[in-house]
Amino acid sequence: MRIGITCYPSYGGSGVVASELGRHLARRGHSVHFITYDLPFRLARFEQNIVFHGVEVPSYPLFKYPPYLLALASKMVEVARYEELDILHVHYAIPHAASAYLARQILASAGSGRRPAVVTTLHGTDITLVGSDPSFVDIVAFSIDQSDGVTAVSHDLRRRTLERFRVRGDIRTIHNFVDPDDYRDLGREACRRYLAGPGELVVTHISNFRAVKRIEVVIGVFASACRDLKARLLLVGDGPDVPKAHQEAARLGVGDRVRFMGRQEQVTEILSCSDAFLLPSLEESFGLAALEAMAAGVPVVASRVGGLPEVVGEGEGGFLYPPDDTEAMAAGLRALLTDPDLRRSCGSLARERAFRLFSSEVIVPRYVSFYEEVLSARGTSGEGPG
Ligand code: GMT
Repeated sequence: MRIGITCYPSYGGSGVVASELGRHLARRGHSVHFITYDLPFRLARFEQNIVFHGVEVPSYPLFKYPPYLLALASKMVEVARYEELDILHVHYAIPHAASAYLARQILASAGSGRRPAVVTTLHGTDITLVGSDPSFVDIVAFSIDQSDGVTAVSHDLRRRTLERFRVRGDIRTIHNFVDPDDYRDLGREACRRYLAGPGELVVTHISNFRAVKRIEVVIGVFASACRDLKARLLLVGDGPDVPKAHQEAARLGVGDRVRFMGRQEQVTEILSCSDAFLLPSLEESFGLAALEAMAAGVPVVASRVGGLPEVVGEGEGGFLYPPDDTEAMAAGLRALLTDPDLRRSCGSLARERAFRLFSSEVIVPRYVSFYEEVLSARGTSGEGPG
């Protein structure tokens, strides 16, 4: 198939999933065209069957806000026309699904015989936070409804979307995935020597440091669980709440035990030298970072919210707690850190679960079948609802 993929190419789970999906589709012989404003960060090297088409937004003194949605739609039209795309797969509804709708309409009115089927993957905040902003509800609902196929990254997100929006067809759950090859031969010991002192336990948190991640709870749970333990907290990522993290660490007297790692392109090695992964989010449609931790054999301590129970399971990938019960979370983290046998057994269960349920081998074929279903539902003429 010829597949166009649009995503946020910068750091973030939806961009990682879209890039990895593109890479895996390309390896299976599909022709993949990324239509994004930047080269997705996981695609810096040449890969066969992948072409990058950059979206450039024209600037003009009149434009207070650059018209990205329109620039993206124009690029989609161009790529769909010249590369004869079968599928236009957009990750994150806002504004990508609206651009794709517009592109399909333009192609239809121009009488282009072949129009790509639009597939939208919902990642979470496009529905739960941003998409539910009253000013966005109608346009999100409309563009989801107009997609030829819609997927959600967890059953929980699927259910919440169906509750909130009228959608013509069904929504298919296709979970996020990891590539087991990325978790082989990690330089665990060298990495641990570099990141932690001798005999020091390592707790890791990875996020975009936004309110929903509750960075103050990450610091609080670590401080409480590790008060008398030789332990270090690695904070990976960047975002508006970094200053809050510094302040909270200083307030709780753990400033010298928290290491700010900033944005990291590859997190597998950092994870591989961790003893536990902490994700006390208020909301998490999937929790890709938790899955990556599990794949690295690291047990997860997280909130029982959104799609996290589907990813972590109860007691398999780690332990889940009500988001408000931070004392229980701290106790769970402490239990893991003080019991090497528990840590080891949880780590191997986590890894086994990650690869059994969420490996690229299992998930990528589900996307391929979904594309085929969507195309066959539209018939062979390439005509869609537009
Ligand atoms: O809004 C965000 O938190 C970023 C967004 C993203 O683009 O990475 O995260 C969402 O999508 C990820 C990939 O599917 C999921 O793993 C995250 O759980 C989800 N974030 C939330 O639901 C808060």
